[in-house]
Amino acid sequence: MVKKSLLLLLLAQLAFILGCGSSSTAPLPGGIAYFDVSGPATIIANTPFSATFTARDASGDIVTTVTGTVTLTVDAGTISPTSFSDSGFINGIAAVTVTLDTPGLRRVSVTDGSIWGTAEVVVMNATREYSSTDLGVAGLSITVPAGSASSEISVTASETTTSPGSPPSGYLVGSKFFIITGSPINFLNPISITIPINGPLTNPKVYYWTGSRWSSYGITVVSYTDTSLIFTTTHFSTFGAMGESESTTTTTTTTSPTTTTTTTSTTTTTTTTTTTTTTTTTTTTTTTTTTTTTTTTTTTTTTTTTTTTLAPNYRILDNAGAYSTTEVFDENGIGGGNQLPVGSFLQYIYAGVDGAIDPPTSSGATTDDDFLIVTKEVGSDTAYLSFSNVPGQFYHSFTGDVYVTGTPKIYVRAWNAASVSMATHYGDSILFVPAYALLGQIPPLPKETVLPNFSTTTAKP
Ligand SMILES: [Ca+2]
Repeated sequence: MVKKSLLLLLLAQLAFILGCGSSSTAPLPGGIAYFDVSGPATIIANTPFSATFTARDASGDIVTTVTGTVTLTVDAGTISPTSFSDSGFINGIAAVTVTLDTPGLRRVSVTDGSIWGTAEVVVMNATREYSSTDLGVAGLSITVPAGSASSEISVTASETTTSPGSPPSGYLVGSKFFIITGSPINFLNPISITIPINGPLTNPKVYYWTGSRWSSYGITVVSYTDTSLIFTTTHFSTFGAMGESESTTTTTTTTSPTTTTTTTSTTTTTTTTTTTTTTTTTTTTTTTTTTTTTTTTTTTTTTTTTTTTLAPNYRILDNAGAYSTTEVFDENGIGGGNQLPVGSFLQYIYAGVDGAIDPPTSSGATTDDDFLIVTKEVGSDTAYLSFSNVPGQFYHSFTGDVYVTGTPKIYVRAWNAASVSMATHYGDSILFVPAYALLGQIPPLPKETVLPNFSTTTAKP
């Protein structure tokens, strides 16, 4: 009799368990009323953390025997794992390694159709890296460290050369201005931003535009080179790098007097080292032998110069044109001459470090520090067809890496024939600065330069 009652009880329990699987509203087996869910209040997205699930009855006491599978859900994004089995429970408590991927205040639920337990956790951002490709701005990158924001991060960036306001007193603008917006605007931890700069800067600082003025509050320059700078800040803003406007130039010149002890002088000039030349010359004639010892202490000049200079290398990308009322004429000039025929030889020439036009050789080669960038022809235009095959006019687009030193200045040299060998005269345009960029960076949009009449024509050397 006793045995029969126990069997009936076991059968009843079995039926109850089976029924649980098919009914979403039935209470959990074994008297479980709910799950306690506990874990850290704040976690990092995509970083596993430990959560504890405790089975409790209606009185709040732990239910030590748990059967079946528990399903996990989250209100946004994904959760891992999405379920775990009863084998995870030891004496009614399961410690589960959970990963959430979406920042914000997240609600984690333990469900089986109806909610049996919930917990809230603040999910902070995982480390986010935004490359220049992501941002669409050359040289700009942003790193948001993990735990800096409690919401999803979005960022939009652009650049401009237009300053929102005059630079701070004593500073010169040393970069473009980078307009960085997004969500959130402010961060709990410093974020790292890398920007390209225009060249070597003296004691560079980074400022942000407050809406009415520049401020460097809270910005730390971490490191910099001649071409880029890394700084930290706790907010998105419009940023610009500035360098001290007063370049520090220190010139020390030490000159020692020249001592010449004989009539035979050897002069050695050096700018960086002290040179002492001792020369022994033996001169033999038919009647006498003269030995002359010459000791020459040369003038030694040591110059130490520290100065703020432009970056050493630039890329040129340019359109250059001469057209309309300023056609390019032949050697007889406007009035008496003709417009240069289509096919006349043109040279685009970099004026060198000295920024001055140097004359050609008889073969048309450049001299001094000038060098040829590209050759073109009058009327051979591709950039603007309206200049195509028109005497006296040209409009060229040329691209490529032309590595120069100092602010790039170029000019156009026009010859009055299709080749230098056939030409008798040439004329040079004005010097102009094309579009250019620091080495390794993408040049800005091509810059159109309208060249006025070439001021003079010169006979070929
Ligand atoms: Ca030159």
